[in-house]
Amino acid sequence: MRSQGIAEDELFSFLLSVKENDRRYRHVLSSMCTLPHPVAVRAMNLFIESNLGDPGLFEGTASLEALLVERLGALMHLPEACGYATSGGTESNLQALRMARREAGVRSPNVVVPESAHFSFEKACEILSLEMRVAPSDDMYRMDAEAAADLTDKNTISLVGVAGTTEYGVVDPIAALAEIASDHGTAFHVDAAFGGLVLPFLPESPLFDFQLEGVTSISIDPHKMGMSTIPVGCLLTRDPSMLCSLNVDTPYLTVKQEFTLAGTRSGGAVAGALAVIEHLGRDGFTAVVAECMANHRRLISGMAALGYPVIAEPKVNVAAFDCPLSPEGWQVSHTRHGHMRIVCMPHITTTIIEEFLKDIGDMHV
Ligand code: 0PR
Repeated sequence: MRSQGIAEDELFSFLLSVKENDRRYRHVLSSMCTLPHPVAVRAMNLFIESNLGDPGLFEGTASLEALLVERLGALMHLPEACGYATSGGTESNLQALRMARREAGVRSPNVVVPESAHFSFEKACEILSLEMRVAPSDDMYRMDAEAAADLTDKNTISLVGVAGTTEYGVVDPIAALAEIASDHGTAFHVDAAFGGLVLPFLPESPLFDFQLEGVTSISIDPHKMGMSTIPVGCLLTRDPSMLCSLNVDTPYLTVKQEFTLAGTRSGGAVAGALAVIEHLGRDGFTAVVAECMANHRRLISGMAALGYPVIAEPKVNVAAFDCPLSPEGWQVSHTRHGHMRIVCMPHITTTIIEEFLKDIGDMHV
């Protein structure tokens, strides 16, 4: 640390110069985050000092968290769902498996996850000492439900399905998996970290939420398609008992028990997430998703016309292509199978997609 601090002007010119090294979102086609909605920034600033780790001190913010859980629960067709605001999908997925393990109480626990599962499950299984059984994908990059059933046994504490996969944007056969989980009396966690704020706003969507009886918990992230400030995810559970199974005593806080993973938690980010949901409402989200999907479809048809067909028919605004090109100035990513992967987030406009297609077309000839 410096012995004497630097003046604010000097400090901020330093910070601004460093920020120049950050990518602007404009040409970033690989991210599942986006520019936060202005109301999220304003709400976050308003609650910037709030710490949900000690909710008795911030009862106002705590009521916003409860409202966020209620809104997202209702979106997932269970307004009375329990839950809390996490730091994102990784924490939600870890906590979901932790709950399932506590509830099941078996000696050598395993979880059955799809091959396409986000790498957060690998971290969770390592931390929780769970055997991770990986079910292969079908030819559409979705979890093979039959294979999942074969891997499930009396030591399976949870099945996992993904609604909107990170790499191909597809939805696992959630209804079939929910039945398998019910038949085995095991938990079933749906990772809708990305798809949870896309699928409900599409004209047609497969069932993936609490409407399916076997679904016991869901991850859904406002800091992805919820256009919220980072960090805020949400873990929802069907039964209060699942969440409460995580309780530890917190004797010197304003509340005497907590089920969260983090202690100190950003109240500002929670206020930001709720602000976007209240401000846009269902109509606003439907419009945002419709625009992202229109750009996504234009991208798919444009790439097909250039000879690069989409790999799997996606349900959400993530698409992967058999395209070996690496266009300069564009940030794209590649799946584990080497396919070019593009996410049409709200910061990706129609003009940007047309520019991208033109650049690909120019490289192609
Ligand atoms: N579940 C799914 C289905 C996800 O896609 C992700 C993240 C997670 C869980 C984990 O969420 P957190 O990162 O909030 O813990 N998917 C993206 C990924 O890892 C996240 C991302 C976001 C990556 C922005 C890059 C980026 O620029 O690919």
